[in-house]
Amino acid sequence: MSLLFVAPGWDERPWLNRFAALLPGHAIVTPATLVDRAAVRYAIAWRPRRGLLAELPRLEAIFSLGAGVDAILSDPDLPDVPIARIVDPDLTARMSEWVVLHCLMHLRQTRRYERQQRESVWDDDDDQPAARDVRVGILGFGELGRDAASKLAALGFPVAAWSASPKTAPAIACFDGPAGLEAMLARTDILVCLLPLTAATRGFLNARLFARLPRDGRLGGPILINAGRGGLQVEADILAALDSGALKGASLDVFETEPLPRESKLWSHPAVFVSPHNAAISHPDSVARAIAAQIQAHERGEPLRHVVDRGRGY
Ligand code: NDP
Ligand code: OXD
Repeated sequence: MSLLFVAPGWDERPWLNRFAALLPGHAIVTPATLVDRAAVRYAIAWRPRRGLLAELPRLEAIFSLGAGVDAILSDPDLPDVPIARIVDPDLTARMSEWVVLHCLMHLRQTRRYERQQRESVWDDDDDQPAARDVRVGILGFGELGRDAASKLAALGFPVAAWSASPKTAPAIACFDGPAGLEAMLARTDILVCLLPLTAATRGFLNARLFARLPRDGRLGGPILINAGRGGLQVEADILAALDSGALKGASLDVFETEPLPRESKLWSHPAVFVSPHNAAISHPDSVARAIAAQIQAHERGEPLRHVVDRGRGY
């Protein structure tokens, strides 16, 4: 019985070593060492090539190496087996670190003080809003949105969150559905996107949405922070909104095309922070353990956890 690890562009060694130690009864193969396709029961995947998983006739389950499954679901030949995604406290904590960091960088005007330091300028003549003066709205109130929301609320930010279905949470104003989106945007100074990329959310962060954000908040204009997926955002609209004042700044971890092309204007825009899609990496120590535990539970006849709803796309 074997397990196929497929993650093009990743360093496979730490993963293969961990899976070999955690699942000694399984042969661990990669696309390069795959010979007996009928022996593969499980695929552990990040952006597998189209059609690869359909070549495995006895596949029982697919384990996404990430929390997002849009790349796996985009394979039109995907076999009809359950897909489990990653829900992992280490990944969640990393994402909240990134979201909190960027909310604080915009709140505390990091770009301005970097520029002043470069120019040896001592200028403390500014309005310093407190976290309590700056309203954060989070698009997506799932595993990642919930954790980030509670950590931002603990810092004093008034936090709201928006999801597809109704939710409640202590100290968070919860909104859902189209009417809920309007209401949340109307009270948002920093918009944080932690949505999955699906048919319903593609291109969601666009000029029409930015126009609904208030411009009179304490930061001098709305801030966009996106760590969901690049396909959620229309980059031409972000750049135009930054130029028109519909947005004051942006922090982007994900892009329409990755790696972000060298010619993208986002790289050099003074109001944009770019990070290379690593807001929350899947660390082999915790993620391999979580996937191995799922495989062991499946083999004991227990149901898989965190199974993706293919109809919804997340
Ligand atoms: P979850 O599935 O736990 O949460 C998704 C949230 O989005 C849910 O609250 C869901 O609503 C909401 N949602 C989905 N579609 C819609 C819609 N059409 N309208 C309104 N709300 C919607 O996902 P996670 O929190 O675990 O992860 C979110 C995304 O973060 C991933 O899909 C991935 O793309 C991205 N990610 C990025 C990383 C990075 O390093 N940049 C790392 C990890 C993840 P409901 O609760 O009602 O279902
Ligand atoms: C993920 C990611 O989905 O890293 O986990 O983007």
